[in-house]
Amino acid sequence: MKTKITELLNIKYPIIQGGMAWVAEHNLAGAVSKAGGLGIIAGANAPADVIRNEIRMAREITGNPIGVNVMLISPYADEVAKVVVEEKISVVTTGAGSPEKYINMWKDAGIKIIPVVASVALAKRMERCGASAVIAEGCESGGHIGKETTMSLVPQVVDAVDIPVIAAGGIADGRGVAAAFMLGAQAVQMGTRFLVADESIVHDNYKNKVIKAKDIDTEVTGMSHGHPVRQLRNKMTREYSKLERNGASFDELEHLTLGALRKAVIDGDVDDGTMMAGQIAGLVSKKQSCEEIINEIMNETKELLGDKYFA
Ligand code: TUI
Repeated sequence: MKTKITELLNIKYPIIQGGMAWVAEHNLAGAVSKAGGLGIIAGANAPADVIRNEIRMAREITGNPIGVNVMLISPYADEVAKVVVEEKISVVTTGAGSPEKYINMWKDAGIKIIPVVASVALAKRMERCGASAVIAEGCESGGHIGKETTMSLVPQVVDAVDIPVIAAGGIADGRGVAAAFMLGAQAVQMGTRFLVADESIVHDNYKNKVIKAKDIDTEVTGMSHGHPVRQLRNKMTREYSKLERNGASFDELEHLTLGALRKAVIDGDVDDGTMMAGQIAGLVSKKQSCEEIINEIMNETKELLGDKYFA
């Protein structure tokens, strides 16, 4: 399937893997890129040398392009921004802010910059600054989210900018991909479906919770201090939401979440850990390899869209 994004990024399929903190490391990113999508290594809150090492290990899995996500509220964002230049990464996505201060450095290095945006205003600003494309991410997504839904955000961003748009949030099968194309997107980004991939290092306890999740099983915490995060509901989110309703301070709430993502991903603590996942978790029902996931989704998409998209 050829789209502006497959051409821009030199990839076989218009499927990009989300830059999920703690989850999107070299095994997952390498497997997605090897299968013809774009694998992304999450910069998350990790120091630069960890990311450098992850990039090098992913490149041992495949020679296909691999991207890095720079999480802009990380204390290490400045140093990770330099590592992607030193390691000659060809595409960078960014999240949780505006990457303006890095754009000149990345453009000089020939890096394609694809910021995640949650509004038309930021999409337009990113186009003016020289972004190659934008990812329009709806609040159906897992993790840190904006306020608009994918269905309404994507076509509005498509109309507002001339660069290609990638849809994210609530997409996990060929129907979602086909719908995204109907809204004018040129590719999709998916996180939740890849969380449970065979190559994903996520603890089985967490994967099993995603597989068992129903449509209504995610919850957004952190609204009160401006950092809304979507995750599967559990003991931690119930305690958090109760404290939030009672007007707890940012520090009290942070105390509850500190290190909680690591607890879920690595230790498999599904009671006190943060199990970030999108609303589409209810549709994710089996563990498969990244290659199986991508092939299945592309076959479904082809069935729905017909041959004209598959030159
Ligand atoms: O970044 C994400 N998702 C994430 S980051 C993350 S790590 C984290 N954990 C706990 C608290 C905070 C972060 C987990 N999930 N997605 C991309 C994304 N970016 N979603 C929304 C945005 C966004 C929101 C507002 C981007 C820009 C923005 O405004 C920037 C501006 O300056 O106007």
